Amino acid sequence: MRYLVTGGCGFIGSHLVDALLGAGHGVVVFDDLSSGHRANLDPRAQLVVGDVANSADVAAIAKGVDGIFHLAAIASVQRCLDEWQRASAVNLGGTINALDAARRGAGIGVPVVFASSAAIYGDAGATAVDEGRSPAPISFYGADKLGGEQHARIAASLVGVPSTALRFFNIYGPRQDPRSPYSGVISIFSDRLRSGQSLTIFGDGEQVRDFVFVGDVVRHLVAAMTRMTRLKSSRFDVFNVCTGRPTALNALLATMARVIGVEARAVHEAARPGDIRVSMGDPAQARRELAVAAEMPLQDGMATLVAPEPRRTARAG
Ligand code: NAD
Ligand code: UD2
Repeated sequence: MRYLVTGGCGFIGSHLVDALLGAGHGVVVFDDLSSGHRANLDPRAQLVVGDVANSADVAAIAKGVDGIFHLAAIASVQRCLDEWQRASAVNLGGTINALDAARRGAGIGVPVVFASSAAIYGDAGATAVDEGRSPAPISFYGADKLGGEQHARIAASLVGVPSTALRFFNIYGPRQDPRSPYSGVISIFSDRLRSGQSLTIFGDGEQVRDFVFVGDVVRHLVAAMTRMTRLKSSRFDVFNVCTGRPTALNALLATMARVIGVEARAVHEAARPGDIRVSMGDPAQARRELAVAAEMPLQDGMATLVAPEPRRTARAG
């Protein structure tokens, strides 16, 4: 099989590319390198530098592929607020472009698996949310992810494009860039603990997240594509990608310090405006329909952050 991976130079996308190549597939990556890096990419993948907001370029790169993994996005809630128009053109517009590129005349389109987000649920309260929960995003980022899902649902019935949206919770693992101010808390904490810097806890540290290791996310992405290829029908489905296990930030920090073997120095600052108190998903539907679960224990996943990966050099196309 030959797959297109948009955003394949990014944190999650580059791990997906590794898995696809490892399974013997051909991979073409489409990425504008705005937050991704060439060094993340296995040189066996073909890299085409371009913008998913450009529909003609997405259609051209998708010609002849057997499936599309669409991960390219402005993945930061804050950047989507600061650059509202551009972020929407990339996040909603880019998803529409990927779905449109998957159309195949009167026949069933090429399957598309795309990255949605727990952000579509908004502040859902203290329970684990399942896919039946009414979406209520509280950010432009979440609104555009939800918009992408809605276009995908309609595209399945109106223009025959099969697709699956995966609602990622808080993903962590190697290659999540700790230098970015928009990065995830685990990569920031890991970087600071290892370099002996103090770190900041926004709020009381008792906010709860559902942290998922990137390798588990890749298994969900591949399982969703395999299922659509097998079903060969024009349908739209949505799945949480989560563990169902709550982790409070204070407990996370204590575990990280133990894994790294240092003492944590943290200062508390006011909670971030709009910070969600509890974000936790119900993984039952993915387990049932995709036969996949996020299994990596947090402590073991953290240990992978301590050993640096070898650098790579990619070729441009
Ligand atoms: P990332 O920033 O590392 O990866 C995004 C990739 O998309 C980068 O390589 C970037 O260069 C590329 N990109 C951005 N804008 C583009 C454009 N206009 N055209 C082409 N390429 C473009 O982020 P990530 O954490 O790997 O996120 C991957 C996907 O998962 C995103 O869709 C994100 O919204 C979603 N997601 C991530 C998380 C998380 O915890 N990391 C949570 C929920 C959803
Ligand atoms: C995550 C996603 C975001 C969106 C959102 C949906 C990341 C990076 N962001 O935001 O894209 O999907 O979920 O609701 O995955 N914190 C600190 N100190 C720090 C950094 C963070 O205390 O130095 C706190 C932060 O205030 C929050 C928690 O840690 O309470 C997690 O923060 P995050 O930025 O990793 O992710 P989150 O859940 O805000």
